[in-house]
Amino acid sequence: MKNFDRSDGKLVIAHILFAFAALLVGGIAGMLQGMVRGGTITLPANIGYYELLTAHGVLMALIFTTYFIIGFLYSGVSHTLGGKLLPASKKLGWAGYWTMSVGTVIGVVVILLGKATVLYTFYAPMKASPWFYIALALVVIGSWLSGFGIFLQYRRWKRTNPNKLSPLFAYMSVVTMLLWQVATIGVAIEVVVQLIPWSFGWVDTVNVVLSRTLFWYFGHPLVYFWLLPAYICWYVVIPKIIGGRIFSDSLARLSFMLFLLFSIPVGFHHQLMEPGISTFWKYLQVVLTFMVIVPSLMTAFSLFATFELNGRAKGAKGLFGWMKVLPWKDVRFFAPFMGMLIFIPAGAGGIINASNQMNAVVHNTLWVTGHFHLTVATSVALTFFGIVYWLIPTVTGRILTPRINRAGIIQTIVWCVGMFIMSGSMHTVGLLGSPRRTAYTTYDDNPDAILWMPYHVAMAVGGIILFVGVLLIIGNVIALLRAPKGETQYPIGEVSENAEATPRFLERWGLWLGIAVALILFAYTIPLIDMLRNTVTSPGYVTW
Ligand code: HAS
Repeated sequence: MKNFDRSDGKLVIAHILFAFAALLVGGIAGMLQGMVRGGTITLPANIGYYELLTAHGVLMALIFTTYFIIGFLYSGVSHTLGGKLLPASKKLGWAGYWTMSVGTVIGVVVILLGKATVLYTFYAPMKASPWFYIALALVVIGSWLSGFGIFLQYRRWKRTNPNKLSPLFAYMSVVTMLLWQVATIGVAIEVVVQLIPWSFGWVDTVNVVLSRTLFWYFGHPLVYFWLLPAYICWYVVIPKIIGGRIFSDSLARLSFMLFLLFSIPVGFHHQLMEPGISTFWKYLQVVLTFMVIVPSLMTAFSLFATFELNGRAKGAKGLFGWMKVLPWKDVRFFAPFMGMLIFIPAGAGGIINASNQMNAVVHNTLWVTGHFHLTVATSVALTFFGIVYWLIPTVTGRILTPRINRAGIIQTIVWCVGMFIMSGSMHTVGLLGSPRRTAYTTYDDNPDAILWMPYHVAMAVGGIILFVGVLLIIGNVIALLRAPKGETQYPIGEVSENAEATPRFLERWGLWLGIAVALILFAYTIPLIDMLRNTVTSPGYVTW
């Protein structure tokens, strides 16, 4: 396959650089809020803790991820589906980029003006400026345009290659964007139908349970929208980097399809402690939550198989001999591998959260904050960091130098140490009852709250180390942009010669989308009707 067509590089780089700019600003907010919470600093009177928390959540969880993912998927789709973006796909990509960017700038300005301190989940009845919701709508619309560009490229490729199986990277990109399009319908309805009219004052009240349900209809698949691009790297790119092969193409495709089916009808597991939803529907969605664990277990199995087969082919012996032949000194492997390793305890934490009784112990505590810092901020973020070390050189026509590679290994270690301290403290103090989403307080020197303080200080220390990690990755991105010119291959793994042929039905989109929609209707129709009938409405509150 010929290497990356660099005329598409600008679109990819524009997304990646925007993502890292968001990471930098979000990282500053994150470090400051950690220090406030640990009691180490006091903010100037005109900056609020919750304002920083909102900026941090929006920039890290929504902006860094979405831009990075779209840039990464566009690169892979361009490379594997014809070697060049169609003019229409590229136009849609740029239109999406600018729409999202206008939305992001408006959103960040409104947050910094203190008019949208509603955190990244923007729970009603907290009421932000209408411009905040308009900004969110623009980000979603922009991401849809980019998604259409990816679908268009895929459709054209299928038409010109009617009997061929699509490349695995492209297939996975289509599933990821499909999941995103179906999931964002929920948040789009919430924002456009409920929050914008309410925040403009056109209606007096908002249906609170309904708005939160629509948010979590989107909010849970959102986490798989973050995870699946990391899985693309683990399934497709890592085998190439370690000099091995993809264990099974069909297993990889099936696991992605299972995400499409089971990642959406599960939002109630974020609302298990909320009134207004019957226990039966919560129970049903918990069962489906346990189904969505299956494709991750399949992924773990597949990765172990890839590593093991690679080790055996290189003469490794014994149960863990395969570990010795892995390229530990190559940051393109090391950073994503640390992400995989950490995903084992991170995923176990998710299974704890999903268990109804245990959710009662951890819900709304810092445990949950610890959980998502391990999942998205470590497993996913480290994988994204690992990707830039080959993606930027590939699309800009440069090479990864040994010096940048070394700096990347150091950055990965710094990130892991910072996260171990911060997320470890969050998990522990969460179990001791410390709530999430609060600024510094000792609750009138309550003995329980005093007990939490050393952990809060440790969180601040971890946060400062992580901020050093942010500076290091930004430095590495800049170094990559200035690296010596040269050719870097786009690393796409080949499937093991012993793998079974991939069944064609895995590419019957109508079938899979139909099952996904049926499951969504099954899990949500009756609860939504209940919510519309037994309306619990509230006026808006500005609590900050
Ligand atoms: Fe979660 C809350 C349940 C995965 C993110 N989650 C959150 C929130 C976020 C988030 C952001 O049921 C907070 C939202 C908020 O602000 O309120 N989560 C789960 C479950 C999973 C899960 C069951 N979460 C994720 C991922 C995220 C993420 C992934 C981001 C990317 N989560 C919950 C629940 C809540 C929740 C409840 C609500 C809590 C509450 O009460 O508020 C599962 O998908 C996890 C399955 C994962 C595995 C691990 C597989 C391991 C692999 C690695 C293999 C390693 C190798 C290397 C091969 C089963 C694939 C080995 C090498 C060696 C040397 C050994």
